[in-house]
Amino acid sequence: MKIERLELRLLKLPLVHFFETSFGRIDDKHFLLVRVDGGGCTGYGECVAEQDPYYSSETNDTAWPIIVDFIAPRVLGVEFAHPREVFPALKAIRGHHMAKAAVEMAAWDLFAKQRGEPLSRVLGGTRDRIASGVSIGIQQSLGELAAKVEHELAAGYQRIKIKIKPGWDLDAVETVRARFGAIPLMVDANAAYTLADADHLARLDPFGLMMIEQPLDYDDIADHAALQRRLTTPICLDESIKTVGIAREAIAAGACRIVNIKPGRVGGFAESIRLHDLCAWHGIPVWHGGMLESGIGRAANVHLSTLPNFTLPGDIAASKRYFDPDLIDPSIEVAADGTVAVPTGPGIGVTIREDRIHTATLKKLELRS
Ligand code: OSB
Ligand code: MG
Repeated sequence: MKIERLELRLLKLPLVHFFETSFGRIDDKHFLLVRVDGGGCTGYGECVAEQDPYYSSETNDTAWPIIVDFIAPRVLGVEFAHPREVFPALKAIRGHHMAKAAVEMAAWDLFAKQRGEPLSRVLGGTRDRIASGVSIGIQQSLGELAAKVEHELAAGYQRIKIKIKPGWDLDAVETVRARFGAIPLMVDANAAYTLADADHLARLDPFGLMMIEQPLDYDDIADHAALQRRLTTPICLDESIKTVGIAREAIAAGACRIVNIKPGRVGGFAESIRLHDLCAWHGIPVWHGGMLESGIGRAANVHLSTLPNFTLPGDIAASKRYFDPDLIDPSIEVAADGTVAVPTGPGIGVTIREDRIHTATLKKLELRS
């Protein structure tokens, strides 16, 4: 496989509803889209960096020059026997996993398209449908939260995740449990607490949550291990798991019992597979996280979620919750049983709406070998 041409775009897509986490609210999604061409085929990779360095230190404005100046020269015109060779070829560049993942995932899509196989098969996946959960942002009131949960349960989602932060935690969980009973429920703090909040967080234990995601700092392992010793609720790490090596340390330290996998956070599919396999070896279940991706990134996530240790429902909801219209046709849909069908066509297996990409483009650059 050889990438002959790489096209980079900055897109802006309006969100159907604003999305609020412990680090802020967004109304529009700004993201980079990588297109690679080679051997008459085209692959796409969506970058999950955001506008602000709040979820991670990367942003659209850091990913752009890193791709142009450092990643593209290491992949353009290079013959790769397999896309798993792309991440090692970028080893000289430290960090910048989201920028690397966007190009690496486009290379996997290109490779799968050249072979005429669905991406799920090339990745080693084993299922044809995946279980879908939903992530509900911080709301203006407990009443609005209950209405949102009701709406998503009716849509069939297999588990509900609610975002929490200090001042929006115990009451929010209590409201959902009181109204909806023993539904599969979890919370995500996006690093909003410290170990000094351990007693407070332990008050979540009686609610029987599936897990608490990333309660403490984004690069912390030791305090999560100390917190896990004080909680019966399993801790799931998201932000902290930046590499397979850190995951190994986190598991050894007892800092988490569950891991959220986002390819953008670890540098792409090859590293995600290594992380998946490490967790499977240690009996740690994984699930696929989401970064409010458009249908292009969402489809890629669906394919990765077909690997066997993705045993918990992921944050891969229907496109229409976020974008209307989406960049793909038909969009990603969730069936009444809360599952998403894995596209069966070559690569990510979805039809790209070039016209909508064109309309959403703020900036574009074309690179050739
Ligand atoms: O922490 O999982 C997260 C969105 C943006 C940044 C971080 C996170 C999220 C979500 C939304 O929780 C998941 C989704 O529906 O895409
Ligand atoms: Mg998270």
